[in-house]
Amino acid sequence: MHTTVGIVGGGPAGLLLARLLHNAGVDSVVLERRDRAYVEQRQRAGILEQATVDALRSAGAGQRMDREGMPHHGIELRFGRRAHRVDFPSLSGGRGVMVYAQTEVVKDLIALQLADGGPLLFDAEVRSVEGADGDSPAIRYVHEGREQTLTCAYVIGCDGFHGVVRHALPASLRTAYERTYPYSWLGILAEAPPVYEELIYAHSERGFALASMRSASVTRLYLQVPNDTDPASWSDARIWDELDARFALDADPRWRLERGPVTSKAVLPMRSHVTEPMSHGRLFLAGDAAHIVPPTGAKGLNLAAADVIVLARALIEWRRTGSTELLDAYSDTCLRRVWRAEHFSHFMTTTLHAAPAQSPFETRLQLSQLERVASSPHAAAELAENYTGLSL
Ligand code: RFL
Ligand code: PHB
Repeated sequence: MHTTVGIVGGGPAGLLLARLLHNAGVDSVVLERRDRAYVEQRQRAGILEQATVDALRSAGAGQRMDREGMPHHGIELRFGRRAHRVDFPSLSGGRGVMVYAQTEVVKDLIALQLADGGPLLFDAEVRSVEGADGDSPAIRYVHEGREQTLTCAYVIGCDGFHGVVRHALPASLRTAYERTYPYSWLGILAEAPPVYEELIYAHSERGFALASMRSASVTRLYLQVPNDTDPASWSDARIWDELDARFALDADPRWRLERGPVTSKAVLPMRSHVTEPMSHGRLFLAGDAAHIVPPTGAKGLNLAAADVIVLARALIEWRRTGSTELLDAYSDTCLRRVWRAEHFSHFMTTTLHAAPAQSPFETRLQLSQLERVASSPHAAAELAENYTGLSL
């Protein structure tokens, strides 16, 4: 098989790239290791920045998002048992975010691609990429039990953090920058109405907690837990009690979360990672294949979308004019945004979590920083601009 753009991975990065290319008449093939149901059910991110929302709309994938997504104009920060709202539009020049789950974005993009796009193969596991230095790279993959080859003009690794394409960049030319964190998140989905109309990020002496949502009747909640926690060690009652304790407010001592059946429970490790450069020859990396952020800044999915928007523009320009100028600039263009998001995600994570054996001095520094955001429009604007997405 031959195509112009061979895309490895059918997560949000690969699927959005395929759609943007299809809309511009550039053909592609997407190879996805898992089956469709698995990819559509995988619970992950929930917040779309304005630029991601705009890109999905202009790609023709925004109809259900506009019907079912929930626009949000701020977040609440809770610390010292008090609540402070950060208002996005007034602090960020009118911007906001949309609560619309990654599972739904993926379902919408898959349906469009299968309806009128290029081939999207499930159960197609890529084993290696060859010839990225030459004019006609080849992707070797296994589909329906047989080894197959896809030749293409460009190979795009959208295969996530555990993918294989990153390893096709020669080890001598790539550098990985990495940080792991001494805590994880226990994430649950529950059949209960959202805690509040916006997201709540809570700093407490017992650790971090986050209240998000999926719909008017489904809530998504996270608790900081030690690394290597077994989710089975957290009964539903223990989870609800701990959430109540971490979200507690002095001004409203009777405040409690509305409880409901817990339908999913998983522990997520936290990591920061950047691979530089994000391209080599005719091979390009996008999304989690090139960089990971801890989820506290809600940036992972948005960075993946931002990468493929830049990449689609560059590939379309190459196809139209033969110029590789935008492709040559791809890695530098993306890394500026990536490092800003790395910094913001690290800031949110280390400001809101209680590290094991954290000293009272460090806790005071965190509270001082949070107080600054709550009392200074400048500090709040810095948070709001980063959260809603900077146009870099
Ligand atoms: P994805 O979504 O990981 O998609 C990569 C796809 O590539 C496929 N694949 C292969 N296909 C063919 N051959 C191979 N050899 C392959 N190897 C892998 C995989 O099956 C998969 O379908 O990467 P993408 O598209 O770059 O999208 C990035 C986002 O998914 C990611 O940044 C966010 O979801 C990060 N993230 C979260 N972000 C948030 O903002 N909030 C969250 O709550 C949140 N939760 C999460 C997350 C990431 C997680 N991971 C990666 C472990 C929870 C988890 C568990
Ligand atoms: C989510 O809804 O899953 C979510 C929201 C905000 C975050 C992380 C996850 O920072």
